[in-house]
Amino acid sequence: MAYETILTETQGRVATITLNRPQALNALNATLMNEVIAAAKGFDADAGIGCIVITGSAKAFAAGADIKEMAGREATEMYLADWFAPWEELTRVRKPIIAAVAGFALGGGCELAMMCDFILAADSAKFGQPEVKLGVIPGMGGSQRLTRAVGKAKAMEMCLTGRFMDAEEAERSGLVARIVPADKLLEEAAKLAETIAGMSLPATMAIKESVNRSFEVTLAEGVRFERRVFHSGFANADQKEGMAAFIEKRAPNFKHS
Ligand code: CO8
Repeated sequence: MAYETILTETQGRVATITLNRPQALNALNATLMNEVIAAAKGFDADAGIGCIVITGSAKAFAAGADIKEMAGREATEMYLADWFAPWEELTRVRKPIIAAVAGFALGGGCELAMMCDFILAADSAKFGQPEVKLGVIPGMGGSQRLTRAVGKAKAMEMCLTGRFMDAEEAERSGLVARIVPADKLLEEAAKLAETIAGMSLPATMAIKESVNRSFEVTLAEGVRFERRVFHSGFANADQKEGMAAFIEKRAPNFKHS
């Protein structure tokens, strides 16, 4: 399928979505939003794909929502259109999604990275919620997801001042899983995605669901949910294969079923 603002590629069981509006530092306009969601949903439905990577360019993962597209809008118009609500569909993708971030991940760009399951950061990455400098607040989940990722003090400070966090601080604060050299970002993201895509798909999907559940429910409910999902995993052919392979001291041959 031909897209205007993104590039897509598959290699084995890994799909990559590259944000591609270089003239606007990958600012997220409505077309880009619809295309990312369509591509991600397509890969989610494709049985041959086990993991999705979302990335940008060396200079910018994404420099935020498209300010030029939003600037002249009125409140009622934003409300009636429920501007940017469709991004929530990305969080309903059931397969693991890695954000591979180099350069600026600001405003909606930082929020998009945080909607993914984890962030792999280049040492050039810079994260921020600078909406306050535009006279507005984060609108794609930043005040919620950043707070859960780095805690109240840092999230408040970042959202109230709009300052950027570099990759090292982001790793130290729990916003990113790992930092890699900028020129190795795509290679490392592909390796990680390949590792995940090589695991049993019902297991990786259930892990994603279970970890995400921890943000929604009490500890007791979450542990009960995890246990039920663990029990149901014994219906999977991959559970039989994975455990047999361990006992027979060989690599498992998962069938993703
Ligand atoms: N939107 C539109 N265009 C942008 C954006 C953006 N967010 N960011 C950069 N661009 C454009 C610039 O206008 C410029 O275009 P042109 O060449 O036509 O003037 C081009 O990209 C290159 O940018 P710069 O010349 O500014 O590049 P620099 O290297 O000098 O600076 C920065 C890079 C620091 C990243 C700078 O571009 C910048 O500060 N960008 C804006 C960052 C920002 O404020 N982001 C937050 C946006 S608001 C937001 O994300 C809210 C999300 C929730 C909305 C939900 C609605 C319900």
